[in-house]
Amino acid sequence: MKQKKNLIIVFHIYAIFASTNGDIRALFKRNENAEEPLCKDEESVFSKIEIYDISVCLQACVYNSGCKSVFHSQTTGRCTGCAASFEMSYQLGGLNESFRYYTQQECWEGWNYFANSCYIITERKMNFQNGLDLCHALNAYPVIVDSVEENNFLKAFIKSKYTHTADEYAYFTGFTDIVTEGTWVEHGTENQMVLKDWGGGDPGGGTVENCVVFYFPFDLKWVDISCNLELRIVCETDSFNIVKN
Ligand SMILES: [Ca+2]
Ligand SMILES: [Ca+2]
Repeated sequence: MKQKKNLIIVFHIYAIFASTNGDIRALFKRNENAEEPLCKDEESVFSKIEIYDISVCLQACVYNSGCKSVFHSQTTGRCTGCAASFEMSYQLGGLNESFRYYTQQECWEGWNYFANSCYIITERKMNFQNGLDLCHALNAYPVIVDSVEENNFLKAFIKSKYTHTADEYAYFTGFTDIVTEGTWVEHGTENQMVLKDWGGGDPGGGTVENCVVFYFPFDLKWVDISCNLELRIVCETDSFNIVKN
């Protein structure tokens, strides 16, 4: 049983490396000092355990409550468990190098997980174009709401962070009708909006209102609004599973 679990973990690592190819550079920052200590002492769950098998190092973290990431050096055999999440280090040379892995962590620190996606609401308010750029800079995209469940999650997520006020009333999504008035698509694609949750008789803003927001005055149902307003934007990205039972 233990051996089987090792194999599953290793398979997932290989699968992630194989499926992301060079794109992994965008997802994970390179650790330039792979041999340096990986978590501060106070964040260490265990440190410098000599384990010469990466998958066993990962397991040591999985079964240690509080361990969120792990560093393994194949050269020294050192396995360090950390209570904090870190960027994953990678070497395209393969598993003979040193790696730092996430375990049990399906989203980056600060993101919220739901059904294989991770979400963040920007601290800053900005127009849609700047929000779009920011989401992209985070390896994410403006949220695309695909299901009633996701829609409900997002409304609860927004309500958990913000209260409706005069300044806090709307959150950009990734739906726009900028290209063809009245045709709502996932911005930048030709994929038309499937689920709809319009409130208040919207959409009705014509060419002046080409962005879709969650709108507090209508209990976060959607309305069309000007893309030039400065609002928070909800970014979405795929979650990741390096270690999954
Ligand atoms: Ca989605
Ligand atoms: Ca419009």
